[in-house]
Amino acid sequence: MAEEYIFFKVVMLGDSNVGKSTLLSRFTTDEFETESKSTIGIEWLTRYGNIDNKNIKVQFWDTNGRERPLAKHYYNDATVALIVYDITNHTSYKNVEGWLKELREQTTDPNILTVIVGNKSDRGHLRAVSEEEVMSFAVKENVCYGEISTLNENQVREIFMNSIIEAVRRKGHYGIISLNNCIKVNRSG
Ligand SMILES: Nc1nc2c(ncn2[C@@H]2O[C@H](COP(=O)(O)OP(=O)(O)OP(=O)(O)O)[C@@H](O)[C@H]2O)c(=O)[nH]1
Ligand SMILES: [Mg+2]
Repeated sequence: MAEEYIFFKVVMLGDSNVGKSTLLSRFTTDEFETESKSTIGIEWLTRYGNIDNKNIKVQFWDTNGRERPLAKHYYNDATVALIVYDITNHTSYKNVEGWLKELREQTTDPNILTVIVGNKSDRGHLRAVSEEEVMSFAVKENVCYGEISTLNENQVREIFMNSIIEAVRRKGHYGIISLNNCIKVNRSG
């Protein structure tokens, strides 16, 4: 008998150069490319796993952040949206609002798990966005937030695993989503 899988689609959103592709390859292949090239078109890859004794199939979608607005099919059936910005680039953070707006216009599922991800925390000395600023925005918008470094691997696995685990829990448990279910990610040193 064919194995059954619960299907999840994770979409990577955010401006160009914030580190979406690097983040994805760090999680899926544990590689970090300093010479990473800007993504062309839409790329996706699939991974299989088991959470809470449930077989899961996760498809990760990645594209170039310059291409906003993205094609509607990019958002179709998305379960998790990671909106990435670069903590040293305030414009990339300001544009999170636009990405969130587009996500909400293009998706109908009220249970989509949205996570704002501040990347490049290893460059804290060049920080242009305070955690307080993002946190109050995340609370206002009822979305999750976490800071990571793809370079030194800080919180990369946690942000994906916690997102997917939370998405597994939400599947079939439609209703009110409380912020208590949000991902708790610590700031790097
Ligand atoms: N210092 C530091 N650099 C990073 C980090 N993550 C990514 N980078 C660098 O940031 C640059 C852009 O990364 P990409 O992953 O190509 O960015 P992207 O968001 O996929 O960009 P587009 O495909 O153009 O939308 C690359 O030079 C990466 O090496 C990080 O955590 N810290
Ligand atoms: Mg890319």
